Amino acid sequence: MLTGAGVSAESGVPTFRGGGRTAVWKGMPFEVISSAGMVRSNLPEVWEWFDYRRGVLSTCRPNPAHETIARWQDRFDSFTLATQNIDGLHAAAGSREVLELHGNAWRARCLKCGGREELREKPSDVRPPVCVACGGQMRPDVVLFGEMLPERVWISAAERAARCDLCFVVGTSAIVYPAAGLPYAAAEAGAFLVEINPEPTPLSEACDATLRGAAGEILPLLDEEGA
Ligand code: BJW
Ligand code: ZN
Repeated sequence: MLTGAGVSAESGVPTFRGGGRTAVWKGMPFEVISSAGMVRSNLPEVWEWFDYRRGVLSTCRPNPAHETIARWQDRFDSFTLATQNIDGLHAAAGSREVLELHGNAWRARCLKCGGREELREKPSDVRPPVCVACGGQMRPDVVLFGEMLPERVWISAAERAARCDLCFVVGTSAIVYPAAGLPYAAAEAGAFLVEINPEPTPLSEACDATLRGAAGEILPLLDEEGA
């Protein structure tokens, strides 16, 4: 299963490209503020943006889509969840070993030594935060435009896509690569491809089934069907 921002929409997490509008921070489209270049040129601004985002996330709880997905990990002989989301809501719903392709907004990473720290445990008064191990500057541990995905996470996701026989793609516009390539890899391996999304995406035509609607409604219905 590959998920995107739409799976958290019913929890109150804004999508990136929702309702024809694009997320904007102080006049900057998110492609600008959430980019590798911005970490280099204005790290404090990047922190302000992610502090704001974490403030929103702190009020959000998993919805029936996250909960159904968490149940499915024990329902199939083998089940892999890869998410583009950085909100931690899959884990909060009980999903284990989530492949977080784009990192996690609740973690910081040291620019100098690569050490990671949980932001839930770190006071928010120093920006950028200082690494306890080496004193280096820290950044949000998320994957911004122009940055590589975490290598081991990506390799696991690509390997599992290549030997998957049923692939659900839920709540993603399927335009951001390399994550958007995973369903095509699964299809190439012979997987039956199911998309759950209220809107069509560039992936829709390649799907064997498209279920148009909200993930928080459709996934629990499928759960009942298969009960
Ligand atoms: C519902 C719903 C409900 C609503 N139920 N559904 C090949 C071709 C072209 C470009 C590239 C390429 N390969 C790489 C690139 C460049 C770039 C890219 O893909 N650009 C494209 C946009 C063109 N990719 C990268 O830069 C990646 N890195 C990389 O490739 O490294 C190699 C490299 C290195 C150096 C130079 C060049 C390349 C990294 C991408 C990282 C993306 N990061 C972000 C931001 C994270 C931090 C932050 O949060 O600020 O991740 S971008 C943003 O988009 C975020 C998301 O994870 C990602 C995907 O968005 P998602 O989840 O699909 O959300 P939306 O909003 O787009 O869609 C929501 C969907 O939900 C919609 O379809 C709704 O209809 C639906 N929905 N309600 C179900 N209730
Ligand atoms: Zn460090």
